[in-house]
Amino acid sequence: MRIAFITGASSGIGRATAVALAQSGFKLVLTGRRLERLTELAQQLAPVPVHVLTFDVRDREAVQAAVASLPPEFQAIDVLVNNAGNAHGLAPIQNGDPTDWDAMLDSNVRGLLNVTHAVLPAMQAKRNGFIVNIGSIAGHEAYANGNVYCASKAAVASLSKGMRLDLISLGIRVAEVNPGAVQTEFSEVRFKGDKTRAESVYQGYEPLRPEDVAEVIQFIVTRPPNVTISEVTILAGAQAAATVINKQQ
Ligand code: NDP
Ligand code: 8X3
Repeated sequence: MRIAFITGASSGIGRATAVALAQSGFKLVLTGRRLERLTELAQQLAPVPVHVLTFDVRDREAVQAAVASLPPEFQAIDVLVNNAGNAHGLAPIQNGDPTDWDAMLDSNVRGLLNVTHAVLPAMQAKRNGFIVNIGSIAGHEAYANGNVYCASKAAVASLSKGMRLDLISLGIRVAEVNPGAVQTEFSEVRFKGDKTRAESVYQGYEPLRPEDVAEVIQFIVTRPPNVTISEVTILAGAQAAATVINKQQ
């Protein structure tokens, strides 16, 4: 069985990706900070072999230690889905909170690098692998008040290209998946637990479901060795750009 390592599997896109890749016959390493959620998902996926790791992607030492603790049967990782991340706040740069900026840059950019650094030796040893980085439409167009979140995802776009160039000689393929508006816990985190404000982001149109994005990831990582899907943008049906959404009143 191929092994997929998914960050941010306790919610949203990461969770749906775990379900989709389990259906495609992968063994799974599921990671996040909320152990209870991950354990529950592992139980739900039984009899699919699942190993749960809890760490904060921002903590490089914790990431290294967690990956080093993998039992032998989960070490030969074939697919890494770098999905963990969030937006924190939505404010003009002049009113921005530097603590929020740190949280976004540390999780969305440095966190992705920390996990990649820890997992790459296993893929290098196999001379085979697939890395899927979850970027965003926000990485390809800045929008008002999105400043640092957009910049963090622009970094993911650039890193995905750089990783693809560097890793090709090792037989490792790299894809960047850029969702538009997906209804997950994303807005609840962005608005610091304000559920009403979070729900309003998805009102008046049908947003993407996490499963819609997971299906795309599943398709990408199940392509034969002669196919690399390098970059995909997936928007809600009513969405033309990050903030251009045809909402019905
Ligand atoms: P959710 O908030 O539902 O899920 C985020 C996941 O990331 C959780 O499993 C969370 O796990 C994990 N995570 C966040 N920060 C950390 C951290 N510091 N360390 C470890 N794990 C962390 O949001 P989504 O599913 O929507 O987001 C997944 C990815 O998709 C993110 O990178 C996001 O930027 C991107 N994206 C989302 C879009 C959307 O509209 N929803 C659109 C475009 C991109 P836990 O809290 O348990 O640690
Ligand atoms: C999440 C989508 O448009 O809110 O990356 O930035 S958006």
